[in-house]
Amino acid sequence: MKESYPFELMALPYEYNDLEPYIDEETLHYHHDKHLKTYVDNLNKALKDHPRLHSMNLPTLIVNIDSLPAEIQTAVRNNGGGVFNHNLYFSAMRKPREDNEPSGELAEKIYKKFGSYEDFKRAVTDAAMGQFGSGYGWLVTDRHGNVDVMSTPNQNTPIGVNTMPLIPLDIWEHAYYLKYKNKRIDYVENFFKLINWDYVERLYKNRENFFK
Ligand code: MN3
Repeated sequence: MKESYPFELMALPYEYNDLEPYIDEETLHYHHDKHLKTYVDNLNKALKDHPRLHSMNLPTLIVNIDSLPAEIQTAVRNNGGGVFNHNLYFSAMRKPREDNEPSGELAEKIYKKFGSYEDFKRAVTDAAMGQFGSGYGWLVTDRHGNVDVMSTPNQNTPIGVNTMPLIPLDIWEHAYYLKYKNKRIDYVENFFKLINWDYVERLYKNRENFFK
């Protein structure tokens, strides 16, 4: 997939019904085919007349947002964030597993930070539930591999000079409302069964590529 302008709609790495029963096929169609597509189109529209930015990848655009032309900063924050966050969200899920925990170095860092996997889940859940309105709960790492949990509003993304997003928990209503209605907490609890820890551990292990 192209990593710079013009950005493309990512292909899902699974079938639309593979996340059932926790994320239903209809929600996934809307979320990927409509919502993400709109972010991709609007990001390309914002960058179209700025050829100087056409070679930049998404993390570079986002981390340098304050030095972009003023008239496109909001569009890049919302739509660039929207593309980055959703590409990671869809990539970091797989068919549900009831017993779904990380392993290796990432698991050790999670236990060191939070105490146990259950404590980690509670920290992410609290971050997601405490975010008023639309946004995300996150697992992030720094370049040394120290993990943390945070939340962001809207399509803001926690990319920073020493912060790499690992897992976005999308808590916009479009992510769950068709199936869960107002029961955000049920969606959040079920999300943990969908985390593709193999994918997330690979990202974590290769973090130097992100920070270079
Ligand atoms: Mn979303």
